[in-house]
Amino acid sequence: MNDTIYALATPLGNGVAIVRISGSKSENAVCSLFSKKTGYESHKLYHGLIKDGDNLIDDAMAVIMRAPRSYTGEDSAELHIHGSPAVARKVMEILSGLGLRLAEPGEFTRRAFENGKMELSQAEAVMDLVSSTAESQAKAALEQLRGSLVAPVAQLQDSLTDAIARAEAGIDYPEEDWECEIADELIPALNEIQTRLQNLVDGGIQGRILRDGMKVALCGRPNVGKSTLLNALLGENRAIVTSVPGTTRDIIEERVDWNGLPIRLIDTAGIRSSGDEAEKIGIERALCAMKEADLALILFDGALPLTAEDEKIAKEACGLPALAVVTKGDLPQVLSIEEVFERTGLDAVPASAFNQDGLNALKTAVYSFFESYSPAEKPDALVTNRRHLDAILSALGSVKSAIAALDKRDLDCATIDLRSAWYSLGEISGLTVDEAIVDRIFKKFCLGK
Ligand SMILES: Nc1nc2c(ncn2[C@@H]2O[C@H](COP(=O)(O)OP(=O)(O)OP(=O)(O)O)[C@@H](O)[C@H]2O)c(=O)[nH]1
Ligand SMILES: [Mg+2]
Repeated sequence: MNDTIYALATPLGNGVAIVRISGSKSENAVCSLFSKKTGYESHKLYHGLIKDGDNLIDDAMAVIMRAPRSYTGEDSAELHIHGSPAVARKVMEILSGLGLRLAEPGEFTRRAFENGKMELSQAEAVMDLVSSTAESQAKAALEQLRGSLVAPVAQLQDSLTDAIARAEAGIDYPEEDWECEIADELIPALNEIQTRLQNLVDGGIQGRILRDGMKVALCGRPNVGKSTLLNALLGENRAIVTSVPGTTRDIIEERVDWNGLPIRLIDTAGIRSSGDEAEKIGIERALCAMKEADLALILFDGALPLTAEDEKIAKEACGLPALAVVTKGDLPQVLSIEEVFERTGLDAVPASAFNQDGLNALKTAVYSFFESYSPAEKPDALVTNRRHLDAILSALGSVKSAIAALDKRDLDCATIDLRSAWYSLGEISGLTVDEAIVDRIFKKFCLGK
């Protein structure tokens, strides 16, 4: 049987701190240190005193949650104490003295997973929810915690099981006609599975953005106003601005939340040919950031004519998700958005960091780019986790290869592919996942979760 564990679930120094306890000794532990000694109703909060023998430690609340109706599925308890480090330390000392053990990071959630209270994808969603900073991120994590991915994955696995059974029937009775008939019957079913997997992948890109933030890189030649725009969009003087070209050397990244969309704004070094070693490294990083961005904003100085350097940078952005920004709209304009489009092929929006004109329209344009990552059909669920997306991609690859095998009437190969697709999907729920991967997932959790 599991030993009984405890951990502080809240940061210290706040008004209230919560100590979580889980395992068979939970109720006994609470009875030993709390003034109420018997007669606890499950899930009811009691007010009383915490004492160490005769020594009064705190005025507190306690709740017992009996198995299986608890987070971990075991007998559990919580103590709501004052958020003083001294009080918390003393309470934990008493618990340790009662033979309880300090929990490892993520151990409560791991027990919930092992006791069948949640699937692995839901356990991972707990962590995503705890670390979410934007509203949409929190919402996506909560949906997943509530099992949004569980049913679609189980349905896909069921459909695959049916297909495997059909294919195996064909292998067992290997008459020519049978094989053809079964292959013809299976292909439409597998096409349907393929479409559903593809939708999950496409929606997953949007999901990744919701989870990790949309990388928006500010790029362009020196002095076009990248750092000034970053500061204006952040509403603070984060990056150094000077009138000398080549001011920014390293990448600067800051997070903002635009209407619930988490954005990672990235300021980069001005791109030009330079002999300076540090600047050269900065420019390489800038080009990298441009290529890795979910959206590259290519800035052009509206008060100056377009240069050969500008056009060269626009070429680097060719094929990437990119949008041009014509800056310094408060100055007399020499460059129009029409000219930018004609000479670079990029759609452009005008903006001035000085008087804030156009900044809202720019934010709207960024949002439209996010929406353009929408899948063809509404996916069955939003896949926000890289590990889940990889499992779905791998299942998709196997299903495609099974379809190709069926086209050639090769039921043996198709069966192997279908089994491997089923196995890949099982990694999401945790059904077929390696113990080492489970260890790695829970190691990333915070203490007390
Ligand atoms: N009038 C006006 N000037 C601006 C605007 N944005 C930037 N500037 C000026 O343009 C100059 C360069 O601005 P930066 O923001 O440092 O330009 P940058 O693109 O980051 O330059 P590097 O870091 O050197 O690549 C500064 O003198 C700014 O004050 C604007 O919207 N209006
Ligand atoms: Mg700069």
